[in-house]
Amino acid sequence: MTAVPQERRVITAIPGPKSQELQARRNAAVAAGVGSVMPVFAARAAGGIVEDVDGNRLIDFGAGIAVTTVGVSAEAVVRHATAQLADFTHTCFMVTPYEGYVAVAEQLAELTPGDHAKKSALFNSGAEAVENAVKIARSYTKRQAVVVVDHGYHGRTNLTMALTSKNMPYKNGFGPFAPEVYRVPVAYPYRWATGPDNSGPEAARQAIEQITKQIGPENVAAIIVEPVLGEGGFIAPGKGYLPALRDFATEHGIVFVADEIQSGFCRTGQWFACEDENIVPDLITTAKGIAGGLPLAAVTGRAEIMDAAHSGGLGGTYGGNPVACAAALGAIETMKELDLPARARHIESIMKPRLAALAEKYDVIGDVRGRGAMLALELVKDRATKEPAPEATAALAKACHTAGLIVLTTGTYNNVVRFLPPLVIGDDLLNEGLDILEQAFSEI
Ligand code: PLZ
Repeated sequence: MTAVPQERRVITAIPGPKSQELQARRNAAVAAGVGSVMPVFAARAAGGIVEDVDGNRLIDFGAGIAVTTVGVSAEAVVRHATAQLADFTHTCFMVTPYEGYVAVAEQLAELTPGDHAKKSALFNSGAEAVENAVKIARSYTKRQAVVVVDHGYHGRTNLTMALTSKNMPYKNGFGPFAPEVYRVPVAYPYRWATGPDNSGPEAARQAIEQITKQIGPENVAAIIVEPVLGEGGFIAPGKGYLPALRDFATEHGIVFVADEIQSGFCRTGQWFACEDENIVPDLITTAKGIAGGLPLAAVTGRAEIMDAAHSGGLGGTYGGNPVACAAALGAIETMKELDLPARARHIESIMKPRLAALAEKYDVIGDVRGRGAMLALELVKDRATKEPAPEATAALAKACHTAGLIVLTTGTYNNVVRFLPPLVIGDDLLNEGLDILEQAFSEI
């Protein structure tokens, strides 16, 4: 691990002069469509701190969008990946395979929910994993329709743009989108008209009715849902919603896919978020936290479904790259050794009460929610109407950034502040980050 002191330090304006210089170079050389949350360039990072090129040390409540769960340079990740780099960087698993890929697939079979026989295929990004889950489900069922939910996010490639619900910034002007994608209601407890407790059963009933009346279950290859919706606003569907869809899928031979790309690998206080309601998906997509920051993604699921695609039908030049696989083995080793699901619950026990206390004090906070180290505040202009407050959300994030705290926003209405600290962050940094957040609320 790089020796980056685990202390916040703000010694220049943020962004500082060197970041501003780099930003000018970036603006000249990098396509405008690629955005960044903060125009601050990273120099080093470790634990719960990102140090920028001007020497400022920022507390990290973003983990590179839920990726560096084990930290940015976990000892075991560095050790395994470095050893692999020295051995070979690539042969292509489709040319001459190597053990790391198989070992990752074995770990995935062991760690994901359900004790049925499982197999995996590895890819580079979350979007690619989701696309492949669809290919596999279509091969297995010989059906075409894919059902996704309101507020769902599954990626930026053509098929996953179609699966993603939010237009700006993900889809606007990028169509036409892939056909045979259908969207159904999701149980959004905070915004459910008849109250949060009704959201699960009522949304499930509506979703099932739409599938039945508008598509026909016999035409549906897969239902894809995030057990906790990430880019949609950290929405944990109301109780009963996921089990009802799971049962409906079973009844009609539909492949139930849990997209755990953001919620998986210890983030919500369990290895996978779908464990919360004892859901056993047929397929599960993972990425982000799986490999401690190296690009790796997977589809894991029932062996008979995973084997449905013809030989040679799945793959890609870099899928399951050996260095990324080695990193994943190091990351998983770290998660087990440090019991990171427990650590996520510990983070919740520190953060949730303090977020709840903020909500007592500031009317702009409409909802405090999430599980483990996947927590969020939804901001509203008025608690009665629940009108979203995107401007206040942006101002709050900006105030945090200026004070040296990395926070991200999310949500269909751009009005959710989300917290995704690396699970190895120290309690002192967590508390200091919350102090900064409190200060930011008092400023806006
Ligand atoms: N499925 C549930 O959260 C990625 C997107 C950031 P990739 N979420 C972060 C952005 O603005 O691009 C994500 C996800 C869920 C799929 C994906 C896609 O994963 O690795 O970004 O392709």
